[in-house]
Amino acid sequence: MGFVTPTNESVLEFEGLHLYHSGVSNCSMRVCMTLEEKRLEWTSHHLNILRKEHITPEYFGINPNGLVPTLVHDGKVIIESDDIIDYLDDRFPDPPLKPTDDGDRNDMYFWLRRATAIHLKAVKPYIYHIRVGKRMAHSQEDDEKYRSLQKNPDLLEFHRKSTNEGFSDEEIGRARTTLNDCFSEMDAMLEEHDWLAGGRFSLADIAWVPLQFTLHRLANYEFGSLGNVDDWSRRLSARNSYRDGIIKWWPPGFGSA
Ligand SMILES: N[C@@H](CCC(=O)N[C@@H](CS)C(=O)NCC(=O)O)C(=O)O
Repeated sequence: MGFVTPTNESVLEFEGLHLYHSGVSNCSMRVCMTLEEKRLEWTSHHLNILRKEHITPEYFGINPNGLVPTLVHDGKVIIESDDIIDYLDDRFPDPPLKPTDDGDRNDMYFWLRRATAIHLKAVKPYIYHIRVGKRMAHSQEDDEKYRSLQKNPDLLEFHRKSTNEGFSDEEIGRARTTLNDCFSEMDAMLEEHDWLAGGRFSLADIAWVPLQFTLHRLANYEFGSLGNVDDWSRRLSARNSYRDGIIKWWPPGFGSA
């Protein structure tokens, strides 16, 4: 579980559920959807990551990676979206979002872990290369500030490439192949089932639909040839948690419709 001890101790006083999140962040969408599925009361601490509102000593004192989302529950700080949604399901089991059957539960964790594994090496480079990087103006001062706060070498490397050097054609090609492989495999699986893990909606669907949403909106990733993924995303878009967890926070007019 992604519990951390914050150096910004102000959050230790928080009562109830507080979420640091961003409307354009697919990782944040997972947590917002889970909170909405469970109809939980929560306090939003929205950070506009395109305006770098998360690059502050105060926020790095809560999440040492300086990334969203971060959940604070009664003063306990949890980072990493897959750990947060798993935690929420354990603490607030109604309605349950993990399958009871062992095999289906393993499938669910497989998709959760896979979403995490491809994030920094495929999802982020692909989206930043095609869309976000171009929108994020940055100065030498911004870079210095980031470098003074960020201690994680992988994230420093990502920042260097996404803001200055750019990604090579090989890196973007590899990212595209990883995404194509994941979604093709998902399409084949969805031939048999309506949902990713067993016969019921679960955290696996919550982990992946934000990827489908942001890749389509921000990077014009085409799902047209993946008919089962397309149908699955339509089923998800009919849920209230999609409306209140994703659409409600998405900046109007950002990305293609
Ligand atoms: N593995 C982390 C990844 C978090 C992450 O990369 N969040 C992105 C938004 S989806 C972010 O904070 N981006 C801002 C940045 O890289 O500075 C998780 O699943 O929570």
